[in-house]
Amino acid sequence: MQVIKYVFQPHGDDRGQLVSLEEFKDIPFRIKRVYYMYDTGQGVTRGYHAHKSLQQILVCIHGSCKILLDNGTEKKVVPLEKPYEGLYVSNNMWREMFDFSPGAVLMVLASALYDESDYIRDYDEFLAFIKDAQDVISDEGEK
Ligand code: T46
Repeated sequence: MQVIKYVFQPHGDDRGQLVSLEEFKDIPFRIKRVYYMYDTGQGVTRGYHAHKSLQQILVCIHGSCKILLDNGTEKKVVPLEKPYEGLYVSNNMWREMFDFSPGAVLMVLASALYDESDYIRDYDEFLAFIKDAQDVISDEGEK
């Protein structure tokens, strides 16, 4: 599984650092929504779902956390520890976010507005969904 991590350009000077994120320049999609999570309790894991079409970039803008990515055949744990690093999370990817440091803030840039029908919250359903998607791709390849 290929993990795509972006390293953004910090604009630093003697006052500190500033990172700017622009759609189609720093972020590979139109940014339709921004949300962030904070005050995450110790030992908490969030996520436990995949998206049918949503693409996102996760940036831990304060503190650190870990992201488990699972494409149905392979799993990878990616640490997010720098406010200038972004993790690309595609659709059809199961994700779990855990190991939040005290005070961590995880910001997410999303390619679409909030839509509960885009979520797959059951792991077996996720496996069936990606199998169907792969079957469609291989059927099209045979045509
Ligand atoms: C994802 C990971 C990385 C909204 O009303 N609007 C929103 O845009 C979002 C994201 C959530 N909500 C509501 C829905 C729930 O009542 O906020 C509550 C918590 O959402 P959820 O349990 O889905 O949060 P996480 O941390 O499990 O997952 C979130 C995103 O939902 C998800 O798309 O990929 O962060």
